Amino acid sequence: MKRARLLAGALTLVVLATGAVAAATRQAPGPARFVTDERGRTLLLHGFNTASSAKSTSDAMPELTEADVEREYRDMGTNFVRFLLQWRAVEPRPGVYDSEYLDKVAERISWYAERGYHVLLDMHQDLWGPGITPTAVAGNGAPAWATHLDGLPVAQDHWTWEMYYLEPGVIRAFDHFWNTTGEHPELMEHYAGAWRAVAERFKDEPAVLGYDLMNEPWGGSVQGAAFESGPLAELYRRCVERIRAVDNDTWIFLEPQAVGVNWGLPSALPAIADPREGEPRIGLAPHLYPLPLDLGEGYEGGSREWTDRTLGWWKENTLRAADRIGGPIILGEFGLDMTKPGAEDLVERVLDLGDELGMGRAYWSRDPGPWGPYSEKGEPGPLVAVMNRAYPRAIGGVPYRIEAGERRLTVGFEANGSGPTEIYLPADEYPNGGKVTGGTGVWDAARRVLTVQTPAQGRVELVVTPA
Ligand code: IDC
Repeated sequence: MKRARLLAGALTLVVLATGAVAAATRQAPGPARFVTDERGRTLLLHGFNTASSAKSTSDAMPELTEADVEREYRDMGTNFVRFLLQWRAVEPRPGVYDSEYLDKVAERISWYAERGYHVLLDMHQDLWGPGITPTAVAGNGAPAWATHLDGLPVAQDHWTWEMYYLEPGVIRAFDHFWNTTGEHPELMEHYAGAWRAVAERFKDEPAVLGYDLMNEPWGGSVQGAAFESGPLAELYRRCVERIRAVDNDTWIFLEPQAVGVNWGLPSALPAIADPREGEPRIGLAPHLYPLPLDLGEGYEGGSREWTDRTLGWWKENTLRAADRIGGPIILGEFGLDMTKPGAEDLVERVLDLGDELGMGRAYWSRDPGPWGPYSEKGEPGPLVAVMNRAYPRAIGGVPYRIEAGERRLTVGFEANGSGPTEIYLPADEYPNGGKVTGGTGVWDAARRVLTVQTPAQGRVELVVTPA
């Protein structure tokens, strides 16, 4: 049975904008803006990263079938996927974009689109690219032609993958990319050009909600504020410019530097101007990996205490950074080995934080195994029950309170006439669907979605309990 969930802070909100962007001013911490659908409803994004397997398959596709997407919806009612792309696959040769690869991505996106999902395309990299070692034992993302190690060593005896980041050859590859060396000004241009090619392909696909410009940026020999406000901001400016040349509407998400910020430290990422017509659509997509858990501990004892403190720091610092950037927040990655003690509690805490902040979230990852929802044999693990929870998929206004309790979901918002509120209800807590106060609900048993009509203006507070 699920535990009662944390209370959401009661926030005072004032609706500032109408149209495509839900905005709010606040007294207590909370995001200033939210991601919205084409009708202007606030979206609460809930889903997975799909998938780590895409890093190393020959065609850079995740090991995923349409039946897997169907099963994910049946089991957990998700509405969101952070879908991994690889620069090496987008631009296999300098300036040459692989349309066959993009077609395969489009096919997978259609599986999600048919089931009402929203897709964030994530240009993934870890450790620069597969070219950092002669036999590609580590690293994914960048193409071989963009990999310049200058003969510097990359040792291969690490007990955890993250340690490769400290290898001299890997640092040099990044220093060339950021043009810290002054020798490769073309590399960032190529990267931005690859994004333009992706945007050109997907700008008219309504299921594609956003572009996550770079997974876990690493500054090489330039770190912290100097990196984030220097070369990283420069890369983001160029990507935004190239994307907006072809795509006015899709959201663009920026990641802070990962090291430190994933553990709760502040980010120095500056605001990036959005040249689009209308309200800016640039948001923040940080990751959350409390250090003890990142190092493989469970959520118990001293590790739990440290992790709880991390959640507090992370929330404060993320809200500050999102304020500066002036956009909504999507938690692009969080996750852990679900066989560790307390793992279910931790996931529930992070999902509660997502509800509290109206923050989208993508668990790492959808791959089978101890971290994922299913075992290698396809059996459901403990994560399935934790992820299968009640949440408002879309809200007809600007939320001030989302709170999933035991057999009781509260959704409070300032209505803006953007459309009905859609609420997913899991079978274990709501076997016959839900009844609602504060609006008129229609239950779709096949999708397990309660669609609630509410007044078009004023404060609405919906309380859903089992029918
Ligand atoms: C991990 C995969 C692991 C792989 C490693 C390196 O789970 O199998 O060997 O990447 O590619 C991140 C990264 C994400 C990591 C994830 C978990 O963005 O790619 O996946 N993680 O370690 N940052 C912090 C954690």
